[in-house]
Amino acid sequence: MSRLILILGDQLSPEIAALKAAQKGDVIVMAEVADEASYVPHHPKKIAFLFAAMRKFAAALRDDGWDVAYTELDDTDNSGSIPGELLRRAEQYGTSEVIATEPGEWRLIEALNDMPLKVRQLSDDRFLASHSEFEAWSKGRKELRMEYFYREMRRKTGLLMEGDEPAGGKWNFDHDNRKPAPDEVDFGGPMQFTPDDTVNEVLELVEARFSDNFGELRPFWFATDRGQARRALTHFIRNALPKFGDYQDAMLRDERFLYHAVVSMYLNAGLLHLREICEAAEQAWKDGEAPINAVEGFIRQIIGWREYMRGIYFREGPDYTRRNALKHGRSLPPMFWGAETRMHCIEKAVEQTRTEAYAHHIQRLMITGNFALLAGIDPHEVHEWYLAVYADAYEWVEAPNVIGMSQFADGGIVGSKPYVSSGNYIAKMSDYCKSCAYSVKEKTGEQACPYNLLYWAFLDRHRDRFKPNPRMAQMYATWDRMDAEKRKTILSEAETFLNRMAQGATV
Ligand code: FAD
Ligand code: DLZ
Repeated sequence: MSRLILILGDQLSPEIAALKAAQKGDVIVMAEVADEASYVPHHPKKIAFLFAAMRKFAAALRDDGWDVAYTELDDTDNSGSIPGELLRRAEQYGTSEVIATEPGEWRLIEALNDMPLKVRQLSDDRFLASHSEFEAWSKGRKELRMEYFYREMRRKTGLLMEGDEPAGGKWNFDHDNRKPAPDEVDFGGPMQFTPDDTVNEVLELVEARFSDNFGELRPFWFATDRGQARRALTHFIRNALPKFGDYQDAMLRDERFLYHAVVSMYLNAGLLHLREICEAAEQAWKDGEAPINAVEGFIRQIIGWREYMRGIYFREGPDYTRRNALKHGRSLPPMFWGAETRMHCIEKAVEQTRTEAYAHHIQRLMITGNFALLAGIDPHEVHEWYLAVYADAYEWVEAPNVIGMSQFADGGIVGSKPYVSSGNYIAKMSDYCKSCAYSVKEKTGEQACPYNLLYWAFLDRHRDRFKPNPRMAQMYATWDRMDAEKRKTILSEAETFLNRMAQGATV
């Protein structure tokens, strides 16, 4: 009897576990379904990317001799959900056995477990650390710091290792990174691809069905198959990697991609494998084409941060996205969905999110994330926003970044202190402040940068929790030294700002 082999939209890898366990005669099930396309209002570019990549992957499997039962979104008998499609195909093919690769979201894992079919969920071995390996690493540790986990991954992969020692004599070259924004950027951005027939068909479908979602569908330029994604990777390695480290934390209003790779959507959907990305970067260093600070910094993001985040998501369990350690409850303001704002940095970060379904790490962390945290926005709302608007967003990677790293809603599992800053950091690392209606130099008054007000108000509000943290002692010392009248003014103006925002004023 044939078995059903489930391949989800973010499992488009020839080496995906379920496919490795399959044999000819089994039926591969792939489905574009309303449930997955709408559990958050995904950016239209994200939906188009996945549907086009799914269709091309299915075609490649058929060329390879596999029997693929593919459901398009508009098929009349489409049941609308992954479990529904498995049931329908099970009946069609007279089988009750399903082999799946574990999905990247508790919601779907549980839905598959609850099915009245025999569903086997195999570990997703596209990652370096299995759940049990992460568990073993984390067991008994008081703090789960990424840096130590990352060293394990370096040893495990042998990447940038010289015997037992890290290449270049150090594990981490961050000290050489994080330069402020350069005056000029000599990288034209990620490789862009003209839509082919498959992509055009999907664009029409997405236009018809998801045009109300936040985000611009066109121009659509993403890679949608493995060959294109490989070319996009090579383009980055040759042209941007050498300066990746230097400008990793910089932001420029007219340079959406700076020296970033823009490969997360390909990697997370399965079009690229982490090993080929890291090995290409390591090779560039060995060939003398990229410096160690860039290559180490880049590889750390992938075998360090990305693996660590996944470990946290699965270790912490299904309730993780509901954590709210700081008890924040304000609503996400409309400016996150493109409504007018006087804050130029938010305006630009949201604008590029709307057009590209992309923002680089420091924009996500220190512009939108920083603002949401300082303003006390409900972390679950923040989580749903990030999950919807970025083309690379799946809960296993998005939630620990948002709930953990950005919003401190997990109470300090991912970060030992909250990522908060006043406007000074933004002014130092970007050119946003030069064109802003507010003044970053003003600490109080109508023109004062809201980050300046909200930063101190945040520290004051959470004094009991953060004052004892040695990493925050300096911040509290500065606040406590400030003139009492000035502190009162800051707190009162911060409150006024938040109230005006809550009432719908343009802030
Ligand atoms: P580069 O800056 O070129 O980095 C190279 C690769 O490293 C990325 O492609 C990515 O695979 C990996 N990487 C870097 N930082 C992280 C990180 N913190 N966690 C996991 N992987 C990382 N990344 C996602 O893939 N999906 C998300 O939904 C997501 N949500 C985020 C939300 C917030 C609030 C923050 C602060 C970060 C989030 N990240 C997310 C991490 C990071 O911002 C993106 O991976 C990165 O911006 C993708 O762009 P890039 O490919 O140009 O990355
Ligand atoms: C994100 C997404 C979207 C928009 N649509 C589909 C789909 O129609 N079919 C599918 O198999 N997968 C889709 N996905 C990806 C899933 O949501 C993803 O597999 C789970 O969230 C687990 O990571």
